[in-house]
Amino acid sequence: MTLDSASAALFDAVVRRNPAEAEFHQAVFEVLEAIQPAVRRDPSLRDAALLERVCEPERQALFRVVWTDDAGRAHVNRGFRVGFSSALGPYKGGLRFHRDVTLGTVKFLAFEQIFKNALTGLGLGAGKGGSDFDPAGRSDAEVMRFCQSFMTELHRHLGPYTDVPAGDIGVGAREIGYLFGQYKRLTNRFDAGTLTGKPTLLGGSPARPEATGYGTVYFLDAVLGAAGTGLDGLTAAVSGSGNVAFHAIAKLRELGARPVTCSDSTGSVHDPAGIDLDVLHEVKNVRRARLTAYAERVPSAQYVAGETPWEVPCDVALPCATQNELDEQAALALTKNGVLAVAEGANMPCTPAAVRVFREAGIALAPGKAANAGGVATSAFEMQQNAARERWSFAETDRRLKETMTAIHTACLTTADDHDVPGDYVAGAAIAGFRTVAEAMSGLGLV
Ligand code: NDP
Ligand code: 2IT
Repeated sequence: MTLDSASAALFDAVVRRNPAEAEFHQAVFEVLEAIQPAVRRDPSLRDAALLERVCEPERQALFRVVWTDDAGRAHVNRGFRVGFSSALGPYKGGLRFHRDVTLGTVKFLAFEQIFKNALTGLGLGAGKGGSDFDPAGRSDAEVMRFCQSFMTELHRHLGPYTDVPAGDIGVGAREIGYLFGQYKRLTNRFDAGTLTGKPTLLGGSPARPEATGYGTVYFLDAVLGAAGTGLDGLTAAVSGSGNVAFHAIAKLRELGARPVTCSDSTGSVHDPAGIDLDVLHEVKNVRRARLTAYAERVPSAQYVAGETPWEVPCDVALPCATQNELDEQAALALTKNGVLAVAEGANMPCTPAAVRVFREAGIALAPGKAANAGGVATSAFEMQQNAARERWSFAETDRRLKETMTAIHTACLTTADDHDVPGDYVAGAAIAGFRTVAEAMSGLGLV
């Protein structure tokens, strides 16, 4: 598929006006391409500069973050928060702390969030933020001082009706707790609904830590269900070993699949016996150690430095680490090994060439916008609980998460059918998300 001339001109303008933001360009191109069947059929989607507006962030904050390490040395990092769209609700999306974070990274993630958040149907606008702060090897006290300094600037942009951050790579309950503490101190308000992914005692929702990984597996289960099969007895390749990967592995096991891989930025573990969650938890969450420690503890496991998990024969693949981690060569290897479906737990983990390989081979590809929407959906549940001063049970939250993932799956499938691209989840997700946000923007007038 290619772009029609108006979309191609818009894409050229996006590249020209946002130089050196390759990930943002990639995300925009993918959406413009995926929604072609809709804009061809319905010219009103081009009215009122809807496409142009959806590609232009409403606001972007860039700021300096100064903090001191345990030895008293001063460090300077850069902080970001992009409010991309508030058409459907307050800006909503995570914060990423990783040394590679640039404005382009944050913009691509905020852009993806527009369509993802629209798909949840839960009244969420879209934003993303973060910093090039590298938490690896930093003490709790250093992370806390960084978070406090970061929030000292960020707080003026936030609020339960304005912008509600959560976690992403390098930001979990510990960081959200420190960020919330500083927010509370600065504003003199216990405004729990300003941040989600909080520790339970501070108003965090049950099942929020599990939600992205569980939701990705619920979505994958629905994809397989639509094809007349299920997860039971299947072998799964999973990448990453952080929040999303861990809970995807847990849910895969619970539903009868055998996840045999996980990975980090330095290599992969292959454990034909199935990843041992207790060991993985001990290594990654308790000791914050590297995956080499997993292979040292588990005799059936092998650690391969510098490798991704995609050469391992599997029935389903779940990239749950980071963007562009699954390339054309990996997609060809998975296809050759007979993979049935791919579900993106991470944001934009498949390169455009990999997406093309899966498409041409007719392999179901569940895009991150849909498959990993369970995290932000459960953040919306957290906001709901905070506003009502309620606390739902784990089972109730998980039930609503599953219901949301099933509804998103149905929306993707029926939208793809309606646009004569049956079974194309990439198109279905982008079109359904775009149509919703476009309708909201039209209703709001030219703002
Ligand atoms: P974590 O920080 O908990 O884990 C990230 C994992 O990815 C780690 O295993 C990390 O390894 C690995 N990783 C990071 N960078 C690279 C890289 N360049 N190459 C290979 N592996 C890498 O983050 P999450 O699990 O929360 O996030 C994972 C993905 O899921 C991201 O794409 C995120 O945007 C997406 N996501 C997260 C949601 C959430 O609720 N947390 C919601 C929806 C999507 P290492 O330790 O070596 O860095
Ligand atoms: O990519 C994502 O959807 C997230 N990191 C979660 C966002 C959120 O606000 O919960």
